[in-house]
Amino acid sequence: PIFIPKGDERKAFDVPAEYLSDRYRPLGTQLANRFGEEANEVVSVSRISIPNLGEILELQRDANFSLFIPKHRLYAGRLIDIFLGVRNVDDLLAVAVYARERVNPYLFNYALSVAILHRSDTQDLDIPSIIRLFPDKYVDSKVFEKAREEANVVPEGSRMPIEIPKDFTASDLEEEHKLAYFREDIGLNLHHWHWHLVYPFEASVSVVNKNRRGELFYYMHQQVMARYNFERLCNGMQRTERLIDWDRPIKEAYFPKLDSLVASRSWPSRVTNQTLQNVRREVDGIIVDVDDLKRWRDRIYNAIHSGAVRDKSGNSVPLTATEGIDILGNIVESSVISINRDFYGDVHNMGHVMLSYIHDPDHRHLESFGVMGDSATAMRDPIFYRWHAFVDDLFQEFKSALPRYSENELNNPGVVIQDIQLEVQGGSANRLQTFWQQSDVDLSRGMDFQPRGSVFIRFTHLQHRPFSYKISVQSNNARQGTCRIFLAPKFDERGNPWLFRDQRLMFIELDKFLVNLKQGQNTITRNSNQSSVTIPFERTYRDLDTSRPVGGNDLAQFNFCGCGWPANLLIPKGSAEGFACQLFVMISNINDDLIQQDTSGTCNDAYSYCGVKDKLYPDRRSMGYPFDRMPRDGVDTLQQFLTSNMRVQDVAIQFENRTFRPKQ
Ligand code: CUO
Repeated sequence: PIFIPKGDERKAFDVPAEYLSDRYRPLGTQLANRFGEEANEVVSVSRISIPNLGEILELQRDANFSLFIPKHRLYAGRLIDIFLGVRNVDDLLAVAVYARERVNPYLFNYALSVAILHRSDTQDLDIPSIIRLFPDKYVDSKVFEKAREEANVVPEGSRMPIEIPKDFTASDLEEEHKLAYFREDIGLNLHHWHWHLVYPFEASVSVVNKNRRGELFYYMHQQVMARYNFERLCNGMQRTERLIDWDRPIKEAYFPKLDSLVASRSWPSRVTNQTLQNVRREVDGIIVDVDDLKRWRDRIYNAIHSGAVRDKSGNSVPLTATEGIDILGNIVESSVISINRDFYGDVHNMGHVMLSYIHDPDHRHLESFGVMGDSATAMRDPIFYRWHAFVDDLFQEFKSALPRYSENELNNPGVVIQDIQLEVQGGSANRLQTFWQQSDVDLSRGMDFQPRGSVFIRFTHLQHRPFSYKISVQSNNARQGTCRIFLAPKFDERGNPWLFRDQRLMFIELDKFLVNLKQGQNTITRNSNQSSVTIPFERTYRDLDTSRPVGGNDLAQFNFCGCGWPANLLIPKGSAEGFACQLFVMISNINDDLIQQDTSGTCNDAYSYCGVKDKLYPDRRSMGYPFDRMPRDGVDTLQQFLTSNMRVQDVAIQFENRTFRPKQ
C-alpha cells in the first residue's frame, strides 16, 4: 500500500500495490511509512478490475496538454468516458488513483474535473482548483524559486507573501502592454478555463449537448470582445483589428514568462511579424493547412449568406432567427455536435492551434505550443483577441442579416423608466471609481516541497468601488419584467458620437434580473455585487474551508460557480479624467422572457455568461438582446433606438492610480 497526502488535510489513500507504477511498486512500504506519518486520516481504495488506459498513455507525463489538439481531445474524451462509466464513487476513486499514477497530470486533472461535474453521484465533491494545482499557468516562474526559498527558510506563520510585479511580461515600449492588467488577470483566465470545462466541445454527446451551448459560445466570447474593446478605448487605443489576412505577418508578439512545472519547459514566446504556417506535427496528430482554414471559413460564410447549412446527409437546414446562432456556434467552435464537422471543419479551434504553433509548425525544434493552445492561458496573449474578433465577426455577419427588432418586440407598453442613478460607495453619483488592489492567494498545493504549509503570492489587479443602481419606474399594472443593464463608451476612438449600429457591439452586460413591479411608482435598488455576470471575488480565489462541514449543494455550487466573470473586472478601467459612458437600462416584457423552471439551490448567480447547471438558459430572448441585431429603419443613434421601457444615463468611470494593499 501507499499513502498519498492531499494538501493540508493530510488525508492518505491506502492503495492496492498493483496500482503503483513499476517505478514505485518496490518502494510501497517505504513510501507508506513516509506519507503515513503525516496523515491524519487513511482512506482505503477498493480493488477494481484495472482499466485499459490504452492510447491515453501515449501522452507523456511530462508533456503539455491542449484541448485544441485533436489527439489530446481524443485522449480526454476516452478518459472522461472511463471516469463516467464506473458504477459508484468508490470505483471512481480507485480508477482515478490508478490513472493518476500513469496519465499526464494536466489531462488527468481535466478529465476528472469534467467527470465530477457531470456524474450525478459526485455533485457533492470538490473539483481540484486549477490555480492551486497548476499555479505555473498563472504566475511568473520566478515566484516559485522565491516561494521554495521562503518555505524552506521561514516557518509557516511568519512567511511573507511573494509579490508578483504588475508589469512582468513587457515594458511600455510595447503599446499592447497597456492591457496586460486585463489579459493577465488571474480571475479572467480562471473564468475562461471554467467556461470551457463546463462547456466541453469534445466528450460524449450527452455531456456536450447542453441547452444553447453554441449560442453561449458566441455570446460569452462576444462579451469578452466588447469588454476588451472597452478597455482599449479607456487606454486611448483603437478597437481590436480582426485577424483576417492569414498570409501576412502578425505584428503582435507575446512573451508569457511562464514556466511549466510539469513539463519543465518555458511556454514558448512569439516574436513580432510571425506568419501562419501549415502545421505538420505528426507527434501531435495535427496536419492542417492555412488553406483548410480558409476553405472552412468560406463554407461558413456561404452558409450564412444562403441562410442554411448542410448536414451530414446533405440536407439543407435553415439558420432561423432564434436557433440559427446555436447551430452556427457549434459549427464555428467547433464542437462534436457540429451539424457537419467534416464539411465545416474546425475553424476556431484550429486557429488556436495554428497560432500556438507558429514558432515551430513542423516540430523541428521539438517545441510545444504557446499560451494560445490552452484555455487556461490563452487570454493572456493579445492575439487571442484578434482571433476572436474574426470569430465574432462571423457571428455578426449572421446576426446582421436577421430581421430587425420592431418597436413591438422592444417595448413593454405601460412600463416607463423615469430615472436612473448610480450610487457609488464613498463617491459621487454617476461616477464609478476604479483603482488597483492587491490580493493574496495560497499556492502551496501546487508546489511540491518540504516543509509544507501556506505560501502566499500577492498580485495586483483592477478593482472598483461597490455601487448600486437606483431605477425609478412607472407601471400601469402590477407585473413582472426583466431588468437588463448594459454599459458602453459614449464616444468612439476619435471622440465622435457613435452610430447605433456600431455602439451596440460595445455594450457590455452588467446585470440582468427579474423585477416585480407594483401599479404606480416603483424604485428598484440593486447592488453591484449581485450582478448576474460575475462571481464574487472570494470564490475565484478562496480555498475550500475543509474544517467547515458543507452540504452537497454548497460544493456543487462551488464547482459550477467557478465559471463567472471576475467581479474585480466588472467595470472597465476608465481614465484619470473620468471616461464618458452611457448606462442603458431596459425592462422587457416578461411574456417573451420567462423560462418556467426551478433554479433554487443551483448555482445561478453568474448565469449571463455561464448558464445554470443542468437547466435551461434562464432567458428566452436571444443572447445579447436587445443589441444583438441591426437597428430598425430610421434608427441611427442610441437615443432613437429607445422605447419608453428603456433609458440611458450618462456616467463616467474615474480611475485613480493608487494601489490598495490587503488588510492584515
Ligand atoms: Cu474560449 Cu477561443 O474559445 O477560447
